[in-house]
Amino acid sequence: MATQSPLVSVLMGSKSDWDTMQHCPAMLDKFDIAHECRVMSAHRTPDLAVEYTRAAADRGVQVIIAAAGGAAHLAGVVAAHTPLPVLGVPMMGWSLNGLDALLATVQMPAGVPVGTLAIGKAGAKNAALLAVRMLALHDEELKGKLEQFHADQTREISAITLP
Ligand code: RP5
Repeated sequence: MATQSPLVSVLMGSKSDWDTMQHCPAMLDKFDIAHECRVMSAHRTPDLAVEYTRAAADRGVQVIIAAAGGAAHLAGVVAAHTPLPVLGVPMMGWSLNGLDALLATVQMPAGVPVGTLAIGKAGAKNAALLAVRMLALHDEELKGKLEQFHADQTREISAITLP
């Protein structure tokens, strides 16, 4: 999606988050949503994170998804520097099964919202789907694709047979 300016930014604190977060852009691709994926960290590259975030709205970005593990401050820092909706995805990390990242992402002070998704792969997919739902509020074609997605999902799950 290099030719179109991104509607959704998918940020992650480390390249090590990609194995999980790749499911997020894969889901956005199903809906032909222009997006870009970047690694930046609230701790290791704080200036980059703030500069990128401050410029995002003027570049046409409409939703920012931010994933991080451990002391997961990326989504919160991003939300503090943009009026755009920010969706946080806690990563499983190297200990505590992602509970540390979940709490760090979800426990934002009143006034700076981060919509926090589930830990790991489910959160990565659902962050994309929630971004699609937001964009579909003002896009009838996208709304139709979303309805089709849910109809397909329902049909596929209903068709499962077990031995
Ligand atoms: C966080 O620290 C990243 O988002 C990642 O989940 C975690 C570990 O990063 P690495 O040490 O693997 O680069 O900031």
